Amino acid sequence: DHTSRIDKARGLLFGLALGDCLGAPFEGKEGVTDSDIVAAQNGTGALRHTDDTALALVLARHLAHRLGGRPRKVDGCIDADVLAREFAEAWQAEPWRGYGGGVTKSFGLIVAGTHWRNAIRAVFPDGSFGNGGAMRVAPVALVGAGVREVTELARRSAEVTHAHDDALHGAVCQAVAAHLAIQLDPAQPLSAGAFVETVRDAVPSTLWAKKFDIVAELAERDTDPAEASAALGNDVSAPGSVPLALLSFLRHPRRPDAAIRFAIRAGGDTDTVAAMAGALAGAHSGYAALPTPAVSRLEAAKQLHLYAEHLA
Ligand code: R7I
Ligand code: MG
Ligand code: MG
Ligand code: MG
Repeated sequence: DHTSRIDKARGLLFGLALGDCLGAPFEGKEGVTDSDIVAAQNGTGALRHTDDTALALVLARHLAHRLGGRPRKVDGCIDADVLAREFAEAWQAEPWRGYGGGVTKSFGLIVAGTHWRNAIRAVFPDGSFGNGGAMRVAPVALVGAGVREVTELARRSAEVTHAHDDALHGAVCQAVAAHLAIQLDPAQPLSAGAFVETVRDAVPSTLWAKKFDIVAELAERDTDPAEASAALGNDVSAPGSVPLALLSFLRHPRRPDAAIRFAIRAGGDTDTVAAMAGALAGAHSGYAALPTPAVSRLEAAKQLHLYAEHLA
């Protein structure tokens, strides 16, 4: 059965938000079990998201507005100056969503009138290597027509806050993985080796090549979350979290809830790794594969439905 484009678009956005919401309470916690996470998933009341979903929604809205009524042209999809202000305004409206220390300072400078290029270098001279560009990037995979377009959109969406090469590599890795997850039919078996090869080709870096070797190796065997985070990292840096998210997805490509639980049990930056893994697994298997009561409890469910329809 072919999973439709709209189902995959919904799966991508809701998978991202679900991973963020379920992962946030477990940030930095060790010894978390599947039943701890299932209990949170089966609870009642709204599921609150953090900065990861807040900024993914801003990016999705930006892409939807700029595509509206126009022919698909990658050049027009992102206006960096506008996008930087929209990100900064989202932070200003809700600064309590758990933003990183670096972006908090640069967003403060941007809302005060500093151009984003100067604001971000004022905080980290080489640019931030945090995972903030990668955590929010998945919506670009709904817009770019192929690996090249998706790569370009990923870089442009990330660089307004994250200029460091490793942060850009992280955004490209996550966006290209999301693109492939959409393209591949979930009814067919997924080759982890071939998947990682395609992502690797989009990320020219020896540091990342080593990470991809480990991801490919661990994806082929029955690795557990503790071994995965020991081998790949689970911190707020892009190279220390994006590969772990990719592995979490490859371990459970058709089970978004299981991919999210794997990411959370790996510890560290759980909201972000689970958000990235959830976006990939949701994009691959579609909205119908997500746990039903939990997705309807997502705080941003209405907006997520709206942008999925616009971007599909
Ligand atoms: O990348 P960013 O948006 O943070 C995202 C994380 C996710 O886990 C979210 O869920 C949220 O909790 O935060 O924010 P940045 O502030 O750009 O980067 C995150 C952190 O990485 C910074 O606060 C620094 O600790 C570290 N970092 C750096 N440290 C030294 N030098 C990033 N770049 C540098 C650097 O160049
Ligand atoms: Mg967060
Ligand atoms: Mg955090
Ligand atoms: Mg985080």
